[in-house]
Amino acid sequence: MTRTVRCVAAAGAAALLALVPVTAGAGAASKKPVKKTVDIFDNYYESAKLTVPVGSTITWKWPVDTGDSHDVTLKKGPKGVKKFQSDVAAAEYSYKRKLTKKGRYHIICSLHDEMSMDITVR
Ligand SMILES: [Cu+2]
Repeated sequence: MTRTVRCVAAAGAAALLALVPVTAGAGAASKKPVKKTVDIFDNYYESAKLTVPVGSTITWKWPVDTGDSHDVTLKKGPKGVKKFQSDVAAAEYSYKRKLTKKGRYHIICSLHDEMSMDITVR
């Protein structure tokens, strides 16, 4: 029994050590703008929560068939950011925005109250 526990602990420690360089690398690169894709489903965005560096570009993608129509509407953003809204689409469409101001962007689908996502830009 004791032996099993020790084995698991050792494996855990090894996994932690292996993760350290990877995490440090991602942290160092996180200030550069990135490109992220958000997939649109019926009725949700995937991912529903994103944190990206300032200047990053988000592309929302509608699949071949979502089963319903959806859009991307900026409901609330940082001060000075103009509201934006994509077309309403059901399939094979994409919409792109570059987020140039730091803060929180609350995105909704204007057709479905429950469909929302948040992007934190820092
Ligand atoms: Cu929708």
